[in-house]
Amino acid sequence: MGCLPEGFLWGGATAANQCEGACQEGGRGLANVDLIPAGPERIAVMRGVRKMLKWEDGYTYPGQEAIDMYHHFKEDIALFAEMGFKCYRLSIAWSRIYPNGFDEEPNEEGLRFYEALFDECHKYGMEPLVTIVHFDAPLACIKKFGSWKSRQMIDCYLKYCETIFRRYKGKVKYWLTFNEINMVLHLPFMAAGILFEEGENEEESKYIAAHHELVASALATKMAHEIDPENQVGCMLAAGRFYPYSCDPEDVFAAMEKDRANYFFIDVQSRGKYPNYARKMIERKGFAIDITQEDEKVLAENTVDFISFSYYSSRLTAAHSEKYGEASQNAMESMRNPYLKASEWGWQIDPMGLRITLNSLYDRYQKPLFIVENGLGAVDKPDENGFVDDQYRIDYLRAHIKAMKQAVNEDGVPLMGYTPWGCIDLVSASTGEMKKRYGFIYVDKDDSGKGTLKRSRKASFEWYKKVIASNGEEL
Ligand code: BGP
Repeated sequence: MGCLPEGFLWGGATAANQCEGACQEGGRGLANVDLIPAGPERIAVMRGVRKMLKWEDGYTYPGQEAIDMYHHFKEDIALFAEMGFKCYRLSIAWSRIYPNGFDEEPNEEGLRFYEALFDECHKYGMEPLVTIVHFDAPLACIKKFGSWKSRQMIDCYLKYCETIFRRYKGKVKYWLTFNEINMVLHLPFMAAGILFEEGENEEESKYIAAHHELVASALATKMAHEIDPENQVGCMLAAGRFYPYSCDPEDVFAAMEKDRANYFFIDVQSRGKYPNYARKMIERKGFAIDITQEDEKVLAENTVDFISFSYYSSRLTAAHSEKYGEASQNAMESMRNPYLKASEWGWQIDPMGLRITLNSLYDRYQKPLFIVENGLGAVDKPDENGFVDDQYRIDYLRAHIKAMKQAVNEDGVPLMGYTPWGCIDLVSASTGEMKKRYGFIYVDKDDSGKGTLKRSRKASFEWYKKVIASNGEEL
């Protein structure tokens, strides 16, 4: 099947709020992501319709402790190194660096924490890939000016970027400006700290916030290149093609439109301008988005160097879905695809969809791609010795790596690396559960918060180690 390129960045991915814990230690301020409870109200909070700007009695907040990587990072990075990781994707918690988002000075303790973490990566020859914002928005910015609904957020973000670009110059060269930037349309509070007032035009507000993020992303790209020409900056999309339910042209058109709602962000970040279909939509709906000439210039002159994305599943849609019966999954609605099996959480498993997604993205943008999330969320049951034999996870990853190799070797897609999600078990973003696990490393903690936090190697740990050692030949 051919080989993957030399220097291919094998690794794994995490996000600060889902693994670090210690959310009030080291001078860290609170953020939206700390205030999303586990349980039935989680989804309403993530959507911004149930306001929860403080910890309320009777709820549990899984991000408070998570897997306490804040105190375990040396041990965890040593385990990643044992698997042979070439790259570790992590995010910086914005409010560890600027506790309120608009503070005069950065928080030195927060800066030192990530410095130690990056040094630990380099000790093992592991390249950090840093997500600047993985959903987090400082709480004080939400309260003061409504987070990304306001242009003021761009200045706060750029101040934070400048601090980390300067401080970590030479230690970090791969940056992602926003995790799953299209998620602002689906889970606006979780993804961007957006709340809605009664009667507010929610869709308009989301596109206003999106515009501010897009301008911030372009300005950060510019700044990263100026501070260190070695820096490479990527955008990040929650990907997965929409398939039409049937060959009815109306279904095909519906699928194209759903894809465009996601591509919109990458069209701007990679091609440097609002695509015509988006301009028309904004005009038709009468959205008052302040797109200045200066914004247009900034967007045009500062496109990303590479395109990264998460892929868990393809999606399915129809013009008249009621004909077929709707099934929803994840934050994006999808119908049930009769050709696919699904995970325990209903996420449909489609390795070929990864090959299709890789090809679609490369056809559209012709920039190097990076798969920065992929994996199977599953319930793991340790045996009496605490060992997890997760063949189901190995099967999922093997099939996806095969599809990825086909895209590279048979279709010619340039791919920089592969960092499967939750390489160590961590808190699920969509459900807040611990039992939805992705890791090669098991963490002893359950949904009620009990457990020793002990780390242990699953069967997939040894398997992935061989995959990396053989550069993807031995699957
Ligand atoms: C993506 C997010 C991650 C991660 C992943 C898996 O949307 O970027 O933060 O959590 O999905 O989703 P979940 O944790 O809901 O299973």
